[in-house]
Amino acid sequence: MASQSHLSYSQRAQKHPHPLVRRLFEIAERKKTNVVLSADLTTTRDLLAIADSLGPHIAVLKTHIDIVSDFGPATVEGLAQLAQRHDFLLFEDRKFVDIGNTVQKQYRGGALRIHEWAHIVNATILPGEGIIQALDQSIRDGGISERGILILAEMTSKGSLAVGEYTRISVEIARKYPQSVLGFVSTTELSSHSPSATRDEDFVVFTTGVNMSSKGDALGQQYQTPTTAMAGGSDFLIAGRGIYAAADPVSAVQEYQKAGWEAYERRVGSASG
Ligand code: 5BU
Repeated sequence: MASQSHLSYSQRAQKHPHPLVRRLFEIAERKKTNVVLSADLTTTRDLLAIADSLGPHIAVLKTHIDIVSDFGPATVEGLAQLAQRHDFLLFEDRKFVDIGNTVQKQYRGGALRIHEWAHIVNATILPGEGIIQALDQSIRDGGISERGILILAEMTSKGSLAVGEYTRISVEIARKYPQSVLGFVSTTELSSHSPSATRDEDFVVFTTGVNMSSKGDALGQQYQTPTTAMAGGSDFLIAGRGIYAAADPVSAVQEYQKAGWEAYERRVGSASG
């Protein structure tokens, strides 16, 4: 098995060639959390307030920065300060999907200047390999070592076409860009099933659609629990409404943190025991 998911985050941090993945695993271990908050709030004030109150319990804060109605320098500066204070990374769920030349401009420039503040971004391989090549080039030329890409290998919504051959090729392309591709957004661990998996490769698996109290929504979202996601080889659990829309978001994030961490310990413990 090529997957490293039987190893602890600190064991993986020690061996991993990418500085951002090392930092991510170290944060998870230090804070005992594999929760990624999907902070889909629509004003700077609400976004920063939730990032501040839940920050101590999360490893990564995921944003959709284009839904923030009053986006500006205060949004980005506030997020960067809170990421520093509470020791978490920033992941912009931008889902790039265009030709390489356009994507470079969307990543580095424009009003959002994503490359300046987001440690992690994601992209789909729908346009072909050029999109990843373009982002990889921007990262390598960008002069900031702690930047990386997650390839959108699967989606959680009903009827998703990100399956089969698309998912398989996502893994193949990921292997060609070790300096910038950190892993995948997917519902389960993918790379170890592939015939060309190498023994030491270690892709990080981020799983969206995690919710402890609902099975889905009216618009096609489909959920799994922290326990099933971790058992399927996920490394980081992305939860949005299950946490920020709960009556008490601080208690909710603590519940997800506990469930995610216990499931992780069971996985690592059962592999070594
Ligand atoms: P929710 O409130 O936990 O359902 O939010 C899920 C978040 O993850 C939301 O920001 C989506 O845009 C994002 N998402 C997803 O739900 N499913 C996917 O396959 C991908 C992203 Br990729």
